[in-house]
Amino acid sequence: MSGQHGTILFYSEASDPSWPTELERAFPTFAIRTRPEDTDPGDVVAAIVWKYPAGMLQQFVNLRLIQVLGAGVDHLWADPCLPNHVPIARLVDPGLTARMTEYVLLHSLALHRRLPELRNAQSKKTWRYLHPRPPADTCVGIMGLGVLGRSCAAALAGVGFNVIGWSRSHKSNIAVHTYNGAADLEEFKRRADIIVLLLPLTSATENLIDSHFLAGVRDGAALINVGRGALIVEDALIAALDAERLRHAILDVFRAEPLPAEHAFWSHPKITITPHNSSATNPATALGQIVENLRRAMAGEKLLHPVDRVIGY
Ligand code: NDP
Ligand code: OXD
Repeated sequence: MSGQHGTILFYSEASDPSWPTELERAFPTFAIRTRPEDTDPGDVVAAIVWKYPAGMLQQFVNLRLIQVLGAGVDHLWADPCLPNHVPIARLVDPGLTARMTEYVLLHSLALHRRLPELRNAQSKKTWRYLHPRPPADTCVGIMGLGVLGRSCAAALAGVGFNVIGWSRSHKSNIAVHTYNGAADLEEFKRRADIIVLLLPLTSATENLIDSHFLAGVRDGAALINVGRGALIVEDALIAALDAERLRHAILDVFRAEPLPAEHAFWSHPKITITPHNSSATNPATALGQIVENLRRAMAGEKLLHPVDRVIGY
């Protein structure tokens, strides 16, 4: 990269505050800007973005790289002016994968050991003895067997859970039993005691968890959503919890973030909320990949972790 010049726009509504400084260190010959109005638009060669305002990128006529600062890229599709000739990459960050794996393991164990029910009993000063069972008695079904789903599957299997997975395409090189495509979904969801959503949000996955889906899950199944809020039809989720079809939902992602104060999820006794902090991208573990992608973009080479605009992830 030595000798190359231009401007890199870093735009993120929520991320580690050290990013701009880290980028300055990593790209000493480039100008790093955090506001589009501080750039000369013709100089911007790379945009490193997380949830930017729609239309922001179209002014950068010499853009060579759109580097998303996370694993999910769905926010890009909300931009009707997304430049269609510029390659897009997402991040595969080992730090993000490790934090997500911890989160899914933590909440799967909590659901398996019935912590929500025990907390509820405590709030009523009730001694509710629930016999502890081995993890092998609980089937965790992971929807989405990409980078994150596979890591979670391995960790869950490692502590003894019975793990199954579901994805778009057939998988052969994975140690857990897998299902794929719409045809397998009924059997997958009939088996899972805990369903973990690690799917990207696309036109094919939006509203997938609707009343029809929830009618076919095991009685008393639990749900963990770390994918995206719009995978779930919210009213259908509340109805399934109220009808005791589902026993609990752990939700980290929402259609509207921050979750509005008046939203019914906040006070629902069978919902645990975390503020989209199951995981996050870290400069220390992700920066090298951005450096390499800018090098590749400037050289006209294929990017690391390219995004397929047709399938949407
Ligand atoms: P990957 O692209 O590596 O994996 C996506 C998986 O979803 C693949 O297995 C893919 O199938 C599967 N999939 C996609 N569409 C469908 C479909 N229509 N039907 C069935 N399976 C489908 O993504 P990651 O694992 O890196 O991340 C997954 C998602 O997690 C992100 O898109 C993001 O929304 C969310 N996320 C949330 C975070 C948080 O803080 N809560 C942090 C990071 C990510 P196939 O293998 O066949 O391609
Ligand atoms: C991501 C996220 O997609 O943090 O990386 O949600």
